[in-house]
This record gives sequence, structure tokens and C-alpha cells, in this order.
Amino acid sequence: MPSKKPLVIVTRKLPDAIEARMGELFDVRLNSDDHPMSATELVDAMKEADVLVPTVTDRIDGRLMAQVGPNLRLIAQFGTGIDNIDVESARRRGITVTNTPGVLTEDTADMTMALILGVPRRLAEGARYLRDHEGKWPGWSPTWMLGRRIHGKKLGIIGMGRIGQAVALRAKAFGLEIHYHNRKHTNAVIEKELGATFWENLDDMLPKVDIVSVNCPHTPATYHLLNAKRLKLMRPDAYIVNTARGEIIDENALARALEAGELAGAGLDVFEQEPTVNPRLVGLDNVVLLPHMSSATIEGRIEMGGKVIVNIKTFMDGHRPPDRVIPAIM
Ligand code: 8YV
Repeated sequence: MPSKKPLVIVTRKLPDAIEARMGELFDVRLNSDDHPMSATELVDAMKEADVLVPTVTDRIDGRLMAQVGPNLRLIAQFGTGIDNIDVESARRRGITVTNTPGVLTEDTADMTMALILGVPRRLAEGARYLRDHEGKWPGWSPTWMLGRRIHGKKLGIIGMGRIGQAVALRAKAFGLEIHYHNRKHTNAVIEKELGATFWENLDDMLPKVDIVSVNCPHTPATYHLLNAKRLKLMRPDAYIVNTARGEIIDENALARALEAGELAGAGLDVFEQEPTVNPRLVGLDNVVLLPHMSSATIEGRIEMGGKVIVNIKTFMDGHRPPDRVIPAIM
């Protein structure tokens, strides 16, 4: 007798090829209209499913976790960040959590670099001007739309993991000097190759750099890492780019600093209260706002889905899934 296929509930619409393959391997329930699930829908799914496939838009906290059914054995996150999941609470209940690291590194680093280039050079502002003033552009002027030079500036990367390193490699090619703050030194060979300067104390690095790029995960230790006090350490001609998680920066303090001219500009792909975007930021010309799209490539999303499938399949076959999240090393 063939063994019963596991019930896999997917919380958001995934690429067609991924959904089709899941349908072949599992008893799958999809979210074809892609609506973000309510907490009630999530609880219902977690009561029934053997495997849940959530994304960043699903808040699976301790309260939800307390209501899971007896079947749920795996939470296979479609995404690298797992700050939306109470991993410790899952562990206590014997539920394994996996994620999709690696496959969105290059895409996220590309978008980070795009913001590092685009914010000081006022790319979005220039593009917006032409659209808003159709037929009314008076033409080139020697002193109009001046931004700041990228080449020769100092980039301070917060979080030198996979993405931080990929950003550093790109930035070096653009002539930026690499500085970084991390819990520990990165690999000595990589550090040497990048000519990177390690700052053990973030407070010491912030006043020294021209552009700060946030590339660390959101954990209790990094929540509001860039608070009002630290933002004040940055220079008024410095920029800040965040493609990691909104919660790492105190968004109100950032808005205040930008409004007060204490920072030159910001490029933000992520926000503290997604999908709400702080209206104070929306009103600022020197801020580029993107709707959490750093990893949004067709290739990336298919590879993320591929990782989810491998994680589920290996787990269901009784093996250790390749991308198991271990609470201790989060
Ligand atoms: C993902 C991300 O698309 O993977 C991550 O951590 O931030 C995004 O790029 C999203 O989180 C999917 O869950």
C-alpha cells in the first residue's frame, strides 16, 4: 500500500512550477488568490497540516504555536529570515523549522548595491522628476540634481554574513572602502581580499563611514540596533541603506533624523510595520522606498521554492533537512 502523502499547506502563492511539483509530491493545499492569511486562518492551517510553508508575512508567534495540531511536524519557511517564527517555541513542541538560505544572496546584494548607488546619486528623484514634469524639463544645468560621489567613500556594513560579503564584493568594485561590524571577524582570507576593516564596536564605526548598509538578521539582539542614539553618531552627509529587516532601525528616529537634516538620505526595502510604510518617510525626497523586493527575481523565487521542496522531502523521508534552523545559532 502506498504511504499517505503529507498534507502541506502553503500560505502564499508560489511560482507555478513550484506549486506543480509540490502537487506531484505532496497532498498540497495552495493559496491561489495569494491573500495574506489572518491569524485565524493560520491557526486552522496549523491544526490540520503536517507541514506548513509560511513566508515573512505570516506571524507565527508563541500564541499561535500554542494552538497547533498534533500533525504539524515541520515549518518549511519560504524565505531566509525566520524572525516571523517563534523558533524556540517550535523546538519545545518538537516541530522542525527550515528556511531557504543562499539562493537569494546575490539578488539581495544586487538590490542593496542599487540603493548604495541610487540614493547618493538621486536616481529615483531624477526619474520621478521627468515623469512629474512631462515636457517641462528646462534642460541640463551645471548645478542641478547634484548628488554625492560613490568612488572613494567608506561603506560600513552591519552584518558580514553571506549577503554582507556579497555586498562588500560589489562595493569594492565600485571603489568603496569596506568597513564592517559583526559579532566576530569574518574569514581572514575574505577580509584580506576585501581589504575590509573590522569594527568590534558599532558606535566606533558609525561616525567614520559615509554609507551604512544593514545586512544582519533581525533577532532580539538586533532589534532597534540603530536607535536614536546611534543614528546621531552618523555624520549629516551620511546615507543609510536597509535591505534586511525594518525592525533593526528605529524608524521614527530615522524619520526624525532625516527630517532634521542629520542624515543625507536613506534607501529602504524593508519597514518596521510592513506593509505599513511610515508616512513621514514617504514625504521625504532623499529617501528611496521599495516594497520589500530585494529578493524578487523569478530565478530566486524558483530556487527558494526548490529549497522548500527538498527540505520537506528529506524531512518526510526521515532525514535531516539541509536547511534546518537551529535556535542556538540564530
Ligand atoms: C523573502 C526575505 O522574499 O528571505 C528573506 O528573509 O527577506 C525576502 O527577501 C521573504 O522573506 C519571503 O519570506
